[in-house]
Amino acid sequence: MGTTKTLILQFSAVFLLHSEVIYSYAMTHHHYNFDVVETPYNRLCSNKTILTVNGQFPGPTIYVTEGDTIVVVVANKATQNITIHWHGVKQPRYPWSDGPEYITQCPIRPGTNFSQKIEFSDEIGTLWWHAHSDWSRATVHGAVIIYPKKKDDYPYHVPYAQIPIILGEWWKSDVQAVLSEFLENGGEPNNSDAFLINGQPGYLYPCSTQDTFKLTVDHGKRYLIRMVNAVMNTIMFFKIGGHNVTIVGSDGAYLKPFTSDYIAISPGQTIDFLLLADQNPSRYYMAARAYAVAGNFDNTTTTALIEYRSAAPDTPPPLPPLPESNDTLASADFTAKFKILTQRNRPINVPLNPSNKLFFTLSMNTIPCSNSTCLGPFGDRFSASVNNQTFNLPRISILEAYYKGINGVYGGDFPGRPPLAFNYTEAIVPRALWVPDNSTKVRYLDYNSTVEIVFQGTNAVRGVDHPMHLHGYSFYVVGRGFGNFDVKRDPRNYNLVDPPLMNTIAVPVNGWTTIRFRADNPGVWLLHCHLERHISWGMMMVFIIKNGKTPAAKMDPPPPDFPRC
Ligand SMILES: *[C@@H]1O[C@H](CO)[C@@H](O)[C@H](O)[C@H]1NC(C)=O
Ligand SMILES: *[C@@H]1O[C@H](CO)[C@@H](O)[C@H](O)[C@H]1NC(C)=O
Ligand SMILES: *[C@@H]1O[C@H](CO)[C@@H](O)[C@H](O)[C@H]1NC(C)=O
Ligand SMILES: *[C@@H]1O[C@H](CO)[C@@H](O)[C@H](O)[C@H]1NC(C)=O
Ligand SMILES: *[C@@H]1O[C@H](CO)[C@@H](O)[C@H](O)[C@H]1NC(C)=O
Ligand SMILES: *[C@@H]1O[C@H](CO)[C@@H](O)[C@H](O)[C@H]1NC(C)=O
Ligand SMILES: *[C@@H]1O[C@H](CO)[C@@H](O)[C@H](O)[C@H]1NC(C)=O
Ligand SMILES: *[C@@H]1O[C@H](CO)[C@@H](O)[C@H](O)[C@H]1NC(C)=O
Ligand SMILES: *[C@@H]1O[C@H](CO)[C@@H](O)[C@H](O)[C@H]1NC(C)=O
Ligand SMILES: *[C@@H]1O[C@H](CO)[C@@H](O)[C@H](O)[C@H]1NC(C)=O
Ligand SMILES: *[C@@H]1O[C@H](CO)[C@@H](O)[C@H](O)[C@H]1NC(C)=O
Ligand SMILES: *[C@@H]1O[C@H](CO)[C@@H](O)[C@H](O)[C@H]1NC(C)=O
Ligand SMILES: [Cu+2]
Repeated sequence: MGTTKTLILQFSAVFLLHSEVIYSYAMTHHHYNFDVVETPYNRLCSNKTILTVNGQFPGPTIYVTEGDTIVVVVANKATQNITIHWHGVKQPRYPWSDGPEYITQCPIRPGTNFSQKIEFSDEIGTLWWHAHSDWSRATVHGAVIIYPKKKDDYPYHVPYAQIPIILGEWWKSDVQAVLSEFLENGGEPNNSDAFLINGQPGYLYPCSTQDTFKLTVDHGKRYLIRMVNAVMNTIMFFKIGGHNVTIVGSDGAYLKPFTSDYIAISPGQTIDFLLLADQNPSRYYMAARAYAVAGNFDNTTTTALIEYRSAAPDTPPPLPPLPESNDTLASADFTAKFKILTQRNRPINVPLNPSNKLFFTLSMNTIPCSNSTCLGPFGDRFSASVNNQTFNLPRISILEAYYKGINGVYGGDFPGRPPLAFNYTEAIVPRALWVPDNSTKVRYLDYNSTVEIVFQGTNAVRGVDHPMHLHGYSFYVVGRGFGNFDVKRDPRNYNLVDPPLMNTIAVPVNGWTTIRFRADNPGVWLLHCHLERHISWGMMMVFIIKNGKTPAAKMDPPPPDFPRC
């Protein structure tokens, strides 16, 4: 990396902007105002107007203590629809605040408000919130920090300071224009122009050096980094130069600590890790770039700085060597190291004999173009599916239709197995198998029944990783592998002892992943791929967990200001 004199001089001009270092505990709050507004922002030498919460990008951090209930008044002061999702917060019996548009609610229209009650239960560590309507989540997102009840309750060294690091993605164009363009032409979305660390691209991009995020550290101190991947379309590799880190948590649950010299993180996931500032007091880069195996992707690298307080002001840091962008093992093996931390007050309850055994194929698809000049493969239009069902969003929310017993909004027969068995991962899947069905179907689950889902990635059109996210639950990730899932052989290697408890897990390219959970949260809950282009193409389905018999096992009624269509 050719470091020039000019570059070195620029480094000393780096100043702290949009940085947020929390020394030990920050105040927790039970009430937040989220004003959704259009705000001008300048990045990469160009101005545009983005949707933000309270004018901030990334949006405000929410601070709570485990088990808290908070109220967030979302006031839509912008000119477009919005919904807000509390990613990883289970919200027991209360899907009304969950957020995905036309699944649990209709959008909050311009000029209207929605007071969202957010109920935390056993989540601990870091989660996040984001828009769950069209592509607004590109700029409408922020961290959720969940402190333990007592300051010394951390199952690791109490950190000297805590730093949210949010990975993001930036288009110079308006993101809604990018969305409507690729839905119209049937092809892939335009690549983004940059990745971001805490809202800033970093010095490898034009007009970005000044505002690069910088973390100043004291030698010998231990920092807790609370990382959120808010990127829209790619799993990310992240690395800090000259330091290894200790991973201690993910997706709002603790992990058995392990050391790594890089991070792989899916859109939707959070990872908490400790950084011990014990190296030569100098300057180091953090850097992140995409992991991608196929298709177009943004091949740029975002950076930020770590500077020891005693560092000489002009030491030029080397760029840390990130894994290759196509390094599938570096991506899959990282998450495979996750094991839940056993704690007395947090029992591990992996369902051992799940009563619902589901097998879901995840496919890229093509559908015919009306005029054969669409920009997908062979002039067709891209689509995506779960068990060959491309999800067609209804006009009113599934939750409202379910609660009020409105017929004709959705069907109740989402298949538990793919309609057609084939060699899911064969090198070339015949084109006849690329065309999906199009439907709006849910799958019912009995209250307190146990569920296993084997996600099988297919090579239809082309294989790609799918970070699958379930609303309303965390699930145990008990196994994963490459190729076709083998029902006789593979379950023997399941981890039923200390599997990680996650809400988002990447199914590796042409591979499979098995999750298990107990269906103890009644309501309407979305399951989807967290790559934004895949959800736009229909890779989602919905579970309805029926009410149980006791009052504590039934869904709560809707709030008075619940948005209507
Ligand atoms: C972009 O906005 C900045 C201030 O926000 C302003 O100084 C600059 O002139 C604008 N540039 C363009 C091209 O509009
Ligand atoms: C919506 O919330 C805002 C606070 O951001 C408040 O000023 C306004 O009065 C509320 N509007 C309605 C209709 O409740
Ligand atoms: C997408 O990229 C194409 C080709 O560079 C360009 O013509 C088009 O304007 C872009 N669309 C948007 C919404 O930025
Ligand atoms: C064909 O359809 C696509 C998608 O609907 C559209 O973008 C394109 O302009 C159409 N082409 C012609 C020649 O009509
Ligand atoms: C980080 O771990 C790698 C092995 O994974 C080791 O080679 C390297 O020396 C370690 N670096 C530091 C700074 O501890
Ligand atoms: C991505 O960029 C790196 C360096 O900037 C380059 O070496 C690599 O070939 C690029 N990869 C792809 C797939 O374009
Ligand atoms: C990644 O891409 C490089 C060059 O594009 C290629 O040489 C290498 O084999 C690829 N690695 C994997 C794991 O596919
Ligand atoms: C499925 O396809 C893979 C990849 O082409 C091949 O290695 C495997 O033998 C096939 N399996 C069967 C049962 O045909
Ligand atoms: C998907 O559904 C379509 C429409 O019903 C059907 O033609 C096709 O064979 C199905 N494909 C698979 C792989 O199940
Ligand atoms: C799915 O089917 C509905 C109703 O038949 C239709 O309106 C819609 O355009 C279809 N969507 C896709 C992506 O094919
Ligand atoms: C759910 O099932 C488990 C195991 O059978 C049982 O221990 C528990 O009491 C049940 N919970 C409820 C609320 O019924
Ligand atoms: C906004 O939401 C309302 C209510 O669902 C809907 O009727 C309207 O079409 C939406 N507007 C846009 C631009 O999507
Ligand atoms: Cu996907």
